[in-house]
Amino acid sequence: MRPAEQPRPRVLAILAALAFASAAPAQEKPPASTDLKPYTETIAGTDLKFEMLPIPGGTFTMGSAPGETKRKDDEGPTFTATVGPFWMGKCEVTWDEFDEYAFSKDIKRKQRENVDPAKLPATERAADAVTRSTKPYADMTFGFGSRGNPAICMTHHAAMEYCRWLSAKTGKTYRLPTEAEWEFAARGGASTAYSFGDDAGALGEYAWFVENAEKPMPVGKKKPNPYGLHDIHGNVMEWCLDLYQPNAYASFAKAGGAAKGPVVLPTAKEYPYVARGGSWDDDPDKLRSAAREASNPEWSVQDPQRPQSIWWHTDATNVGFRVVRPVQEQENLKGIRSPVVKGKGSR
Ligand SMILES: [Ca+2]
Repeated sequence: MRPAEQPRPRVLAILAALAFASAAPAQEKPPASTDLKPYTETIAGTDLKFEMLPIPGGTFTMGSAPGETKRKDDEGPTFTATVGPFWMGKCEVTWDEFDEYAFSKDIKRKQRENVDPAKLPATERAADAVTRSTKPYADMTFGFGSRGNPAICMTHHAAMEYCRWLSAKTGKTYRLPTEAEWEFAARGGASTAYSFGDDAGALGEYAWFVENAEKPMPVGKKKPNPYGLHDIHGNVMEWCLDLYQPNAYASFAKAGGAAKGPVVLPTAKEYPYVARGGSWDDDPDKLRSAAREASNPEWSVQDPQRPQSIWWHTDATNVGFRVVRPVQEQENLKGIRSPVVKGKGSR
C-alpha cells in the first residue's frame, strides 16, 4: 500500500518527466519543489490525508484498436496523444474528503470554534468563498457506507467545484483529469484492454465489478495498476474533464501528428460528460482502459426538483472521481472552472 512498494514506476516517472521537459523547451521548467515524487496532501483543519502518485506523462496511442474484444466505435480511431507529467490521486475521492466541501463541514467547524474570518489564511478565505452544493434530495450514500467509501452521485459540475475548493484550500492546482490523462494513467504503459493484460478473468484481483460487488466498496483494497493507482478499473467510474463527443477521436486523428494535451472542454451544458473505468455495477468490458461512458439525464431521473439539481445525480451510485495535479498546467486549462450555472444549463 505504501508508495515504497512501487519503486519502478517512480523511477520511470522521473525519467519520463525529464524527457518531457527536454522535449518541450518552450515550456518553463517545473520548479524544483514539484519534483515528481509521491506525496501526501492534508486537508487543512482536518486530519484527512490522501496520497498523490506521479504519472510521468508521455506519448501514447489513445483509444482501442478494432480487434479489441467488445470495443465500441467511440473508442476510435486510435490516435497519438501526448500528455505532460502530473500527479494523480492513488484512490478515488472518498466521502470523508468530499463531505468537507459538499456539506460545508469545514465552514461549520470554523463557526463552531468562533474563528475570526479576518484572521484566516488567504487559502482558507478563498476556499470558503467557493460555491457549495445545495442539500441533496435524498441520502446520496444510499446506505452504501461513507467512511472510506468513494463519494458517489455528484454531478460533473460538483466534482469540478470540489477541485476548485481543494485548489483554493491547498494553493495547488487540482482538477479532474482530461480523458487523455485518465487513459494514459489507467493504461500504466500497457496497450492491452486492461492495465494488467487482456484477460478479463484476472479482473477480480484488480477491480470491483458486477461479478464481485453489489455496491461501491471501500477504496484501495484491490491490486493497483503499474502506476500504483487503485480501483482505476471499476468500483466507481470516474469523471473526466471532457465533454463527451462520440467522434472526438476522429478530429484528433485528422489533425495529424501527436495531439498535445487533447481535451474537449466543458461547456454550460449539464450533459454529456465523460466518465471512465467502469464500476461495481458493470460488466468487464466497461472496465477496459479505452471504454468511455457518457452522462445523461437518466442519471437524475428520480430528482423531482425543477430545475433538477446541478450538484447531485439521484441515479448515479456508480459515478465518482479522482483528482489530478498537473506539473505544468496546459494553456487551455489554466484557471478552468465549470461553466454550468443553476437554471441556465441545457440538457
Ligand atoms: Ca474507479
